[in-house]
Amino acid sequence: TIPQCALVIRPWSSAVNHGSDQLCKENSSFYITTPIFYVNAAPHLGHLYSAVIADCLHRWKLLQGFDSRFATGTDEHGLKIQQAAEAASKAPLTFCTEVSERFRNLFSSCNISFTDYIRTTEQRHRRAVEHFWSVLWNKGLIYKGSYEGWYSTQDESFLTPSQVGDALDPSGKEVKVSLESGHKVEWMKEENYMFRLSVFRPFLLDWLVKNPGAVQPERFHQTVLHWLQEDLPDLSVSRQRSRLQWGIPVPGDPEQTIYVWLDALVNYLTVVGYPDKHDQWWPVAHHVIGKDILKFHALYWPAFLLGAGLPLPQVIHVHSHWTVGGRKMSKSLGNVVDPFEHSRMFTNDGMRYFLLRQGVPDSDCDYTHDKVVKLLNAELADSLGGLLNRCTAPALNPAQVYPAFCSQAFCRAVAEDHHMVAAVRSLPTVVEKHYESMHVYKALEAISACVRQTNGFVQRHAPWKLDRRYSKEQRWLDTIVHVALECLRIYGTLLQPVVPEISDRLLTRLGVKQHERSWKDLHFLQRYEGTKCPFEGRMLGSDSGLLFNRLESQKQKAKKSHKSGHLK
Ligand code: ME8
Repeated sequence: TIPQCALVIRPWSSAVNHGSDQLCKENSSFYITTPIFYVNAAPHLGHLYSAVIADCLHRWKLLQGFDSRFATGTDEHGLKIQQAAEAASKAPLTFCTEVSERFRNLFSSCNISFTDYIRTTEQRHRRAVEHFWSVLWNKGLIYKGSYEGWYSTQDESFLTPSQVGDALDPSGKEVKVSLESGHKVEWMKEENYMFRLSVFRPFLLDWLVKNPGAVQPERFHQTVLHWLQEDLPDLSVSRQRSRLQWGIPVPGDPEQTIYVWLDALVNYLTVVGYPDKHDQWWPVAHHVIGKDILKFHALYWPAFLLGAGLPLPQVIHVHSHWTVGGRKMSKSLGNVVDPFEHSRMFTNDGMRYFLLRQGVPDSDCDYTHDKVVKLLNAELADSLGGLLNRCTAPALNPAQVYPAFCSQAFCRAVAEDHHMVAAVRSLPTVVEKHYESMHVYKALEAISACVRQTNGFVQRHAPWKLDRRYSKEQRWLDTIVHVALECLRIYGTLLQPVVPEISDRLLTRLGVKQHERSWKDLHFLQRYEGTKCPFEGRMLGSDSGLLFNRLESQKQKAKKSHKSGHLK
């Protein structure tokens, strides 16, 4: 029988945000999260990727004038962590603190501008989880039962028989594995607490149908709808204390420990002050997750929230995975990409640019050293860096000013130039659309195409060939440089969420002040429209060298070291 209260005290439909990704005009708050990462192993490139995506959206919202909060952190309870600490012969909390610090250091050193860093071993979190549990319990949504079935410790996940298959382990022994993750599963049978997940199936379906943007991209929305066609059994939400000590005890029953996923998901609420005042931030929550944890975020989490009478997240942004050599990164394959080492090799901004320019949310992407080098050299060093260099070089711009635009001189512009102006004028709207839907690669593609057009414009009119002694020529030269600098100002402003350091150098070189770098400053080429340009006539900023240094491919590196070997 369904408990009365399951048909939710607060009508669930009013708890759901309509129009999902459209923020209410009067609410300028924005809240974005990454998954909280397990501390059983060191951070890898995939973790950095999720953080970079969320950071990009957070910075974008700040640029647009939103009051944005951005949370990340570590998931520290559960059997997997308990076993990892045992294997390292360390006390669980000491072990967790060490690894959690590595994540925090990685994010800090890669310019991930999180405003909150949450650890599930914190007291504030324990209080939130205990409260959340009690709310579900008091509504009759949790009952004592027994669970018998498959469990994957690696995924900390319960599986139905149809989600399990046969495989051979490295020693050739037959084992049962999760069909989705490939991780080993074990049969378990124990008494524990169950959550009435089955009750929520129609509510979840309704939520997804009424909010087509709730899970993005669309293919993952479809995946969740497909899961909901099948049975949705009740979920075990505790483990016997004898098996799992490393976790939060069930309130009122110290013999049971709260299931690590229930514990972990509540982190998103803890950060914004739950169980105390949390209504400024909770209704505007956006989660960034990898496709591997979709079930937990798009089925369990909304069901828990509906049960607790809380609003659902506005959008769950799902991304696919990075593979190396076409395979999932794993310690045993030895193909794990160390994000510390690679960010040092390619610079923070280089790494960020590559991940966001090549990462496609819909499908997996393969990571190779030479792909990174090729892309960064072409787009950051040659195209963008080259354009800035050309237009600010003392040979072309001896006075080092933002030169004047002359409408008469601009009559010499040809059709392609007008196309470029139109493209740059509409660029902010195009970029906005793609940033907001987390298709950052499309935003960067559009910016990159405009940079190429601007380079074409400069190349076509070859300002270095103009003779300054004739004032008409001088005015045309100044106009060409003015237009190119205006383009660069727009690119630099729009690129801030992706490459904050490079954008800062670029805008500083153009003489653009800190308070002139936001959404409201994206008016392009105002002089062409007959209004005043605040930058015209201003001195350029100091030259801090190349925007991005060209990188060497592995082949070039090998050749060099071979040659130097010969010379010795
Ligand atoms: O699942 N490519 O933590 P986790 C891209 N603690 N992203 C990847 C990736 C890859 N190859 N590998 C991992 C957990 N990720 C839980 C989450 S949230 C309440 C609890 C990213 O350390 C991606 O975001 O296994 C994925 O979902 C997450 O790391 C899994 O991190």
